[in-house]
Amino acid sequence: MKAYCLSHRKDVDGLGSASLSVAATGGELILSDYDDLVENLRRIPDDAERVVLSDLGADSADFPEFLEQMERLAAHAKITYIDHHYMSEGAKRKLRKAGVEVVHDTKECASMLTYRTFKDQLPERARLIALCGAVTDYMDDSPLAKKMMEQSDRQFVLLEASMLSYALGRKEGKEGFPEMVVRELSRMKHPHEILGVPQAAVEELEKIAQLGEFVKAHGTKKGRLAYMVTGQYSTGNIAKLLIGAFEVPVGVAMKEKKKGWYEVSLRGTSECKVHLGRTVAKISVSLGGSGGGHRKAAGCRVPVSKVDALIRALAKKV
Ligand SMILES: [Mn+2]
Repeated sequence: MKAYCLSHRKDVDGLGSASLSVAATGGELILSDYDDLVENLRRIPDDAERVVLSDLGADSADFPEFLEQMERLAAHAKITYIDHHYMSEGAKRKLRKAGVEVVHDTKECASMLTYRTFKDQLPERARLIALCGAVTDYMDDSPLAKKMMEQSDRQFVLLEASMLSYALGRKEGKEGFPEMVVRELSRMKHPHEILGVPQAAVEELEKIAQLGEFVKAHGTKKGRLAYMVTGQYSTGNIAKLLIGAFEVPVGVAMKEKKKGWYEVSLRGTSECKVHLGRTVAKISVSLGGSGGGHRKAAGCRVPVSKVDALIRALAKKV
């Protein structure tokens, strides 16, 4: 059967759900970010028979184009869309009408939802992959994850999940690394058994240990948020460290990845007053960019010239 598994490329939850759907369907892997999702869907041929999408936050500015692709593929394929990003009832209805099976729950991470969807086709070791996604997406307190965590060796899960997350941070932007990780996980290797993962995790630990002071010296506080531009470090890590360094509810870190464009990561604590993903989606679109994500972890892309406007708008809301 011609099967394809599309998933979010940037974090443990995205790669974890990809590994589970690959393990269950034997599908060909395509990893995607939020903003090249439609482009990646176009790579799937008309005669595909099975398509599984996970952790992709499709209810964004490109939703009409996304829906068009779903309609094209649904003519031949059974499609399952698995996600925990915010999705409006209207968007879900449109997907179902197009023939897509929608598995959506904002309370569980995508890996957990993928595990639940394919449980009967997955071996025992798949539980760890689902739990790794839950831990690193801060969703191990959700009903299903909590129950599975209590049935597991908690420290084992935390170590495997953190090791994988840190290794991905270390190898960010390294061509082929996430794909290799998915391949190995889908063969039910544990993260510590994957070549290069433990070493990359330790290197990342060393870097982060030094980074705390650096962030304190180079970040700027504005109202209830702190922000910083970085050239070399993971924006997700910097955003997290800013929160502690400045004792604020929100950290914002940006990096110029493509000339003229900032890639921005946002992280929040429970004291942040808004849903960061939804807030930054609106602001970034109004500035000519795009963005989205979760309540306490989100990202966007904006023109470098618009960064002051972004920070001002965010500082007013959070
Ligand atoms: Mn996720």
